[in-house]
Amino acid sequence: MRTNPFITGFTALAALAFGGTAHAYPEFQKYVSQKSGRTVNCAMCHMHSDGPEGAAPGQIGHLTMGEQAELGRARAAFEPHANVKSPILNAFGNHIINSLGKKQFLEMRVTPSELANKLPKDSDLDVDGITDVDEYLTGTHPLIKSDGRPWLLFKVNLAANLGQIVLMLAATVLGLWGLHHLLHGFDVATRLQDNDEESG
Ligand SMILES: [Ca+2]
Repeated sequence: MRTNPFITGFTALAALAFGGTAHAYPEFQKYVSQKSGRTVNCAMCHMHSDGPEGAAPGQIGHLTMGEQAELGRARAAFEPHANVKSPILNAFGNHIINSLGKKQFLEMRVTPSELANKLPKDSDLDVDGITDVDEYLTGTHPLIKSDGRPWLLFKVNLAANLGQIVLMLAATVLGLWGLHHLLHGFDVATRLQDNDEESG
């Protein structure tokens, strides 16, 4: 059976326009997945977990006229610090574009590991104590506070709550000490009473 080139071309175009699982820049996603061993979808940087292509909320087919204009500005933000807000990117995606500019970002497609070196080191968008760079490298979500490598989250929480933990331990020790002396007191009282009864 011969394939009609027109139909093939149209199908390819339709897939491009409506394909729900198209990934904008799969190089970064692939790198993070391989490095972290975790399944990472487009939602690390995009509004929609299937990426920008499609008509669902957060995807290109769903944008209003105003959002399309914002998208145009974001796509033209080749230099850093353009202060754009792409409606198809989440806060981390926009942080990347605003920190590095589109030009530098596109250049890093061949070396996606470089993104970790170029992003601001101390930025922690979800304020969970794990920097965006570390979340990128460990494949956890930089905008979800509860998502982080368990050991890293434990260390951060331990450091943040150390004062409370010390107080709790001190209260427990004091409580046990008090209980010990109370029981000792009862013991002495009981023995005294026994002695009284025996002598009486
Ligand atoms: Ca974080």
